[in-house]
Parts: sequence; structure tokens; C-alpha cells
Amino acid sequence: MKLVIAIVNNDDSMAVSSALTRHKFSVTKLSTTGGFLMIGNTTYLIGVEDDRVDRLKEIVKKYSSKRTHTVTTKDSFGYGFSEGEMSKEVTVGGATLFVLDVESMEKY
Ligand code: 2BA
Repeated sequence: MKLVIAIVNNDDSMAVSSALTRHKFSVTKLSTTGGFLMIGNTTYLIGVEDDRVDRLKEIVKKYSSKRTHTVTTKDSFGYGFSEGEMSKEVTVGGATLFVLDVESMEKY
């Protein structure tokens, strides 16, 4: 079994949630904030059998789109900016996934 941690842009969150539920994945949603842009995103915790991980990845990929976001020095605390630079474009998403091995899963 795997635990998939999927960080998804809030704009895609509804579409991802409903697709996962429709395909019978059990999902926990957390409201999270990206450390760089400091804007909201959604983190999913999904416990899944090994043979369904690829299907899960396809669904998350299908419903998460890449977009650009203009960051100003103010909203990113200036990280990664060259001297004199006031804003820059960053590509956000589609989704960032971590796949972890699960030692056991129990429900009481
Ligand atoms: P944020 O940390 O708010 O990052 C938003 C976007 O800003 C990132 O998009 C990336 O394009 C850019 N970015 C992040 N850190 C940067 C830096 N130090 N310098 C320049 N540009 C930077 P994504 O890579 O698509 O990430 C979207 C969100 O996924 C992130 O939001 C964060 O919440 C999460 N994430 C991404 N990689 C992660 C990782 N290795 N560990 C934990 N969370 C991660």
C-alpha cells in the first residue's frame, strides 16, 4: 500500500476531489499554504493499493493544470529575486505528488 500526498492548486481542487471520489478513492483534504507564494493550495492524503497508484496519478494529472503566476517581492519575501527586480513569473502546478510506502493501515 502507498500513501500519496498530492498538493494541488486551489483552482483545480474541486475538479480533482470530485474525480477522485467518483473513481472510489478515499481522500482526506487539508487546506494548506505554499511557502513561496503564500497562497492557498489543497493537500490530499490518499491511502491506495499499489496497483491503483498509476490510475490515481492519471486522474490528478488530468484535472490539474499548469498556470503562471506573477510574484512580487512583497508576496514572496524577496526569495530568489535579483537586485532591483520587482516581480517575476513563476509556473505553478499542475500538481506535486509524493508517493510513500505504508507499513500498515488500521481502522478502529
Ligand atoms: P509554493 O511554495 O507557494 O510555490 C509556488 C510556485 O513558486 C512553485 O510551483 C514554483 O514554481 C515557484 N517556487 C517555489 N519555491 C521557489 C523558490 N524558492 N524560488 C523560485 N520559485 C519558487 P510548484 O513547484 O508547482 O509548487 C506548487 C506548490 O506545491 C508549492 O507552493 C508548495 O506548496 C508545494 N510544493 C512544491 N514542491 C514541494 C516540495 N518539494 N516540498 C513540499 N511542498 C512542495
